Amino acid sequence: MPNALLVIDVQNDFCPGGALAVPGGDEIVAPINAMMNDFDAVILTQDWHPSGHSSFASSHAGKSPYDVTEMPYGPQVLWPDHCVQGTKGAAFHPDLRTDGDLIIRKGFRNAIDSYSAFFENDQTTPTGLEGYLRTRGIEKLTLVGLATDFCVHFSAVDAARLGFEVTVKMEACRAIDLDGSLSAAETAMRDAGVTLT
Ligand code: VGL
Ligand code: ZN
Repeated sequence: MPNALLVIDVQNDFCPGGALAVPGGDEIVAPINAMMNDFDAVILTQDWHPSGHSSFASSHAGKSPYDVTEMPYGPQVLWPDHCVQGTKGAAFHPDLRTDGDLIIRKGFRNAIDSYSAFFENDQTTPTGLEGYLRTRGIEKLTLVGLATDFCVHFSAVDAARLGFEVTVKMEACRAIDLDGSLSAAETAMRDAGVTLT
């Protein structure tokens, strides 16, 4: 069964020193690089926001990073400005192998965030990744990357709902962990039928 490695958001802003640094985010680069040869396809995602994006606290008067606001599509955590298109923060970690098959960008529409590699945060607007995987005959996915409790979590749950066989390799992921979001994400992934290893 053809399989793919989905490498989520291993970008400078999510690594130590970045604008939305995930503790230990850079520790997963070498293990991810080493895994890449074991898959039929390697797909990288890149969080890719316009400046002034609606997921940034700085775009909302009186709000601070990590506040939650109500968007037309539901609650949205507000983040420090991060992964602005074309900046160093949006670039992949310099040691990450980027010789994979596809780079898929997400979060590029001002009015809507996209944690998942499959659907934007309205949970209906597709990114096109499903079609890419299906036309390549890929049925099995392994997810790694940043952050476990946001973009990895939502990508894994969507992939499982779409019928892919999904594994998240936890030792090659790192979490933000806001108010218990990591354990909630683990429960949600397991409930969706995702295998956590
Ligand atoms: C992410 C928060 C905001 C992620 C992206 O990659 O998990 N988290 N944008
Ligand atoms: Zn983002």
